[in-house]
Amino acid sequence: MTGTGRGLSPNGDCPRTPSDLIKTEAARLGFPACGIVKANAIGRREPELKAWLAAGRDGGLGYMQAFFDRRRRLLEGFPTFKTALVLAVPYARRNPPADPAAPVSGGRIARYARGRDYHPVISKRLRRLEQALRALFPKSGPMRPCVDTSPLQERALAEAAGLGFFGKNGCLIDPKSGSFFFLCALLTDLDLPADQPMLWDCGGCTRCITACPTGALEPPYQVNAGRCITLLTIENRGPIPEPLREKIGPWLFGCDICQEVCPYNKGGTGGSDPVNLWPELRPEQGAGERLPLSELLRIRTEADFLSRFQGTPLTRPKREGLLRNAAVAAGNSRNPALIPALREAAKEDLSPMVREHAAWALARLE
Ligand code: B12
Ligand code: SF4
Ligand code: SF4
Repeated sequence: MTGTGRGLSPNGDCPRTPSDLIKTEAARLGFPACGIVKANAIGRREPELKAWLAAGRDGGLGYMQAFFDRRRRLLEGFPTFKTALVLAVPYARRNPPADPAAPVSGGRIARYARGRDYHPVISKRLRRLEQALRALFPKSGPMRPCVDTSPLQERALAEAAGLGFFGKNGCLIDPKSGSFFFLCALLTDLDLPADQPMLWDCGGCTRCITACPTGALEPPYQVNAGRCITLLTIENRGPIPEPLREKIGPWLFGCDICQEVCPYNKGGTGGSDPVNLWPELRPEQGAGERLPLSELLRIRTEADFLSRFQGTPLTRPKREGLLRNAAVAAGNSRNPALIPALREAAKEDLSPMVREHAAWALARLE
């Protein structure tokens, strides 16, 4: 251990362990769950990842195909890495009861993407945690914050750290609070005792497998990314395969179906669910829950697109991808009021991909 500290409990008597101090600090900075794993846990579930890649379930995600090379470079660049702190950040409350007054039109946005882009938001807080740890353990060496884009299997690490269990929908689930949380990690050279994985599973439930509209959860636990609406609407840079368009329904950006049906995400209400969302991740700080499709279909310039969505996850598929998705959601809407905007997009949009998807949608509505 390069540097650990000792402190006193709030009542000043028994000494607290370094792990207790770290978890208290993490909670103070807004991370309600923090687990600790040793560096060797980084290979946990590696056989499953290899099998997933070998079966072509990555849907052509370039960064996943380069995963092992990227991870080797990460570890070579951090030879003193001993421990990962794995942290959870809630991004939505559990499903509130259906609100009869809620708008039913528009393209749906997955919960994780309704507020500001979580990458810089979480990175900033992880840097604050890093500073706090440096104050507690002045002799500690390098630390590395990781949010999503690092070559780490964050779910497998979080499973090892006891933050939850793998659901058949592929998500990490905390039996107490559900699965609507992000994961992130802080790699350190502090030598801390590891937490234990939790013993829990889905039992006989198969709701998510039945509910997935594209059949992406066959076999369970291994999302077939090429069929997942999240990949099709966000990472995909090309046209959406025609047989899958109808199955996307109203989803404009991402998909939450396999989490919405999960019993672990049910039961909370706006008032009683204790989730304390970070202000930046609240829907009113970003694109919100739904967007009007006719307005989206009329965005013709990058400048207009960025003026609306800069700083939110919706910039990921770029203007062309978001309008492609808007056309598909419009085609699935059975709403003839969208025909004029679709006609304009099919005729005027500069992107051949947008024009083609708008023509497909028109053929369904007219
Ligand atoms: C690539 C990726 C995707 C891809 C592929 C999804 C996938 N399941 O792999 C796409 C674009 C489709 C995607 C979608 C989503 N993603 Co994503 N994604 C990632 C990313 C970048 C890598 C995941 C990865 O390594 N995939 C490869 C597979 C093989 O690994 P895995 O998901 O860990 O799966 C494990 C299980 O399959 C397990 N396993 C296999 N067989 C068996 C059998 C049994 C019995 C058991 C118990 C386990 C098991 O071993 C695998 C290896 O670890 C991570 C961030 C990161 N760096 O980890 C975020 C991440 C996994 N995504 C996240 C989110 C929020 C989502 C979405 C919910 C977004 C949305 N609403 O639209 C959806 C959920 C789709 C779903 N049902 O999983 C969160 C998950 C948080 C959580 N609570 O689980 C992460 C961790 C991002 C973050 N920083 O918070 N994502
Ligand atoms: S996110 Fe949607 S498409 Fe992807 S596995 Fe879950 S239900 Fe299926
Ligand atoms: S819906 Fe059922 S099977 Fe699917 S993840 Fe939730 S508990 Fe597991």
